[in-house]
Amino acid sequence: MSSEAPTPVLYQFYKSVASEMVRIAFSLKKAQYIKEDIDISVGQHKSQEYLKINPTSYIPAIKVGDQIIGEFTAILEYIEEAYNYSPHLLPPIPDFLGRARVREILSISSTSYLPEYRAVTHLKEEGDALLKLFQDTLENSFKPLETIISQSSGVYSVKDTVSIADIVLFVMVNSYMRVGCNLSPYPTIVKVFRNLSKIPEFVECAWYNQPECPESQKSAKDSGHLG
Ligand SMILES: N[C@@H](CCC(=O)N[C@@H](CS)C(=O)NCC(=O)O)C(=O)O
Repeated sequence: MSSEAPTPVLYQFYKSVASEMVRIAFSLKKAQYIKEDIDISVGQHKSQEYLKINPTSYIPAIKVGDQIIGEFTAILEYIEEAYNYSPHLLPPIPDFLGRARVREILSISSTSYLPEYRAVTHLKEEGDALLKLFQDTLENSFKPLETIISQSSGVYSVKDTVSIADIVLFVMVNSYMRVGCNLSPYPTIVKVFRNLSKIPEFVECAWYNQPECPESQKSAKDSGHLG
């Protein structure tokens, strides 16, 4: 990214899981960006104004100059390519299998985890019934991910270097911890999460460390069990 490039605007919400992923990617690259809050809890993402920015209505989206990019997977890969310096968020070429592994984990998070997690947040269930729905949702994506990551991981999801796979893993675990799920059946995922929790950029960008997060919500971060 050249020094004259415009500072990107990130349309985001503190509690949005996919927004958290983009914040972490920018932060790891030490890249400046401007946060523009879209409060999905009051339906701001459905406003005519935001639909002109992102026709899908989802957050996150980024604006670079006069261009808007939506979909968190595209945004994460854009950040890696446009900020083409260390730390790289994909294994280096020619580690094509390592790169494919990272993208496999990214794809599971966008096709299984995120749509299912989002769907449950829209349901009317409460208490144990709601927790069971989250726990079932968790199983759909975390069972295969545990198998995959137990074969690929070192300190992090794919060997010993932080990648986009870790960004999504950290945020997925954070989201299920917030709603009270039990993650102890997924020891490899928990091991990697604990290692990522030692990296300041991850923790600083977590939902509970955003200035917009009400004090009263912060303790929910530890509602679940890591085992
Ligand atoms: N397909 C979008 C989905 C992103 C997404 O699910 N965003 C959530 C917040 S994390 C959202 O905008 N939710 C609003 C809603 O469910 O109405 C992507 O991959 O970025």
